[in-house]
Amino acid sequence: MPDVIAFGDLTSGFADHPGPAAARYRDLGLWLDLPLWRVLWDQADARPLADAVSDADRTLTYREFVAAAQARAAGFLDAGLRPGDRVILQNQNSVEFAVNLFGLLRGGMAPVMTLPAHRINEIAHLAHTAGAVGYICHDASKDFDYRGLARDLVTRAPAVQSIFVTGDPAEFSPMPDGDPESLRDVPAPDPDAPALFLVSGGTTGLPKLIARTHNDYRFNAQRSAEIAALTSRDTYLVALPAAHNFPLACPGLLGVLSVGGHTVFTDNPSPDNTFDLIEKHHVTVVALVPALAQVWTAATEWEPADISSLRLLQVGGAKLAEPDAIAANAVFGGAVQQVFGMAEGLICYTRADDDNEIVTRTQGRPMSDLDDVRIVDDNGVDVADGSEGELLVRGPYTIRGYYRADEHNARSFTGDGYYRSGDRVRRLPSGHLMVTGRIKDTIVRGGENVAADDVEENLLAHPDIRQAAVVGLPDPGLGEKICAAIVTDGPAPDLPAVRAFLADRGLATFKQPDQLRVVRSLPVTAVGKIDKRTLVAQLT
Ligand code: OOB
Repeated sequence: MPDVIAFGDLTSGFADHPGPAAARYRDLGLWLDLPLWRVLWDQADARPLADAVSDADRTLTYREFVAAAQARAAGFLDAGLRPGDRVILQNQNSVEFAVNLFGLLRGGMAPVMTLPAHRINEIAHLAHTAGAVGYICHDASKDFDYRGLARDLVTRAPAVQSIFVTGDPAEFSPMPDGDPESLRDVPAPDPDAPALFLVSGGTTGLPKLIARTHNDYRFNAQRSAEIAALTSRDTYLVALPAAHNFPLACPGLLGVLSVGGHTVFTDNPSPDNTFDLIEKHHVTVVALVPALAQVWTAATEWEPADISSLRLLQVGGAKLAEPDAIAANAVFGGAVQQVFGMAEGLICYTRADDDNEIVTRTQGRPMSDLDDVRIVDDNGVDVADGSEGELLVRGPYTIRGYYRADEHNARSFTGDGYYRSGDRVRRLPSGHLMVTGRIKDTIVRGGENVAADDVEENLLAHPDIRQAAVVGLPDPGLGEKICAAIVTDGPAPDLPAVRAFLADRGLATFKQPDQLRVVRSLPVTAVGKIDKRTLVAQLT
């Protein structure tokens, strides 16, 4: 981590698109050269009285939303924030989140989009790397007091001077609101500069900062909205953490705003809460991670609410097992869309006119014709269609480098600007991708390489196994042994029964689990993906 950062300079350490590529995206009309906040303002002129954002406490129309964001922007500036400043945003899913996000954008500040589950290690690291001067949070959630985190943060990242809290601010500042007149002096941002920062989703090491520009992120949201066929009549439920790329811009909040639709926030993604919200607000679109999709599918059996308004159930963030995709698509009337995306850029979707098999077996195809995807072997040589390899990508909304992370960038990007995703994929002749695993998610057992996902997929075919994660644990004889952690419905099979089942399915002997752990739940990341690093720590 660099010790000295030009705190005032938003673009230092930012890797932009090379001129010819940028010119092409602009000429083709993909990049609009507008500040990102215009995505809201443009619609507010067209439909001032339509509902824009709701949570359990309040609803703002488009006009009210703009007014609240303007007042908030002015308040931030009055309180000393300056255009170009980086500010850590860590709110619960709420209208307040949306007002703060657009308040920061309108004031020219660049929010760092952290999730409620992030804790001081991650927040301090992100604040330090971003050179952040501000931190925004709610006072507390059910199980965590963010003011305590703020106290740690000021000692660990002393440049963070401005702390604003919704609710009881204790020694910090309440959320500021000011006179929008003062916004007249805010300079228009460079549309090719970072508008906001996403946080990388990996489960290894500390998160990295992903600078998304006004141009690339608006394209991300609008192209996603087009594919989802969103209109002003759609209502989108934010059930995943709102600051994550998926519910934020795929198409998420920003995509829904771009067409004048309505966004409803909730902090509780469980079906007993969300199904009622779907009925109440006539929700048409929602994004889930696979574990939640599984729970929602099961809940349709007993939850009484009318959820027939739901026309698009997006599932992504981790591999949706084929049996789960089939089950979900059946109970939700063909509403499933698989989404394979990354904060770094590339988003793949299955489409409404894809046949069932494509929707249940693939993770979709890139959203833009300008996405430049390569699938390469260990030597970086392109593989034939149908063969597995690592996915590399470059394009109009994929970053050319992490923010202020030269060392990572040397590893994670090729010389000609492709992002090395670390994802192992296979491409069908139709262009659809099947994600088969992570390049590095391999167990080396007695000298043999075993891909964890191969074993997991076979375990998930067992009728009583609901979730499975396979990890390598240290072993004196083998180097690594294969441990399968499973969550079951009803009585759990024992190791010999599991091995017999896998043998019946033709799984090679050396890929058989050496150890079986039946657990009540698997540890998950901030957005709800299985967290293998924590699992290994729990199992050793
Ligand atoms: C989304 O973004 P991130 O940045 O939290 O995580 C990206 C990684 C991918 O590189 C891949 O390893 C995994 O998550 N992933 C999937 C997947 N979707 C994401 N693996 C298998 N199947 C899928 N459908 O997770 C994200 C961002 C925008 C939209 C959707 C997901």
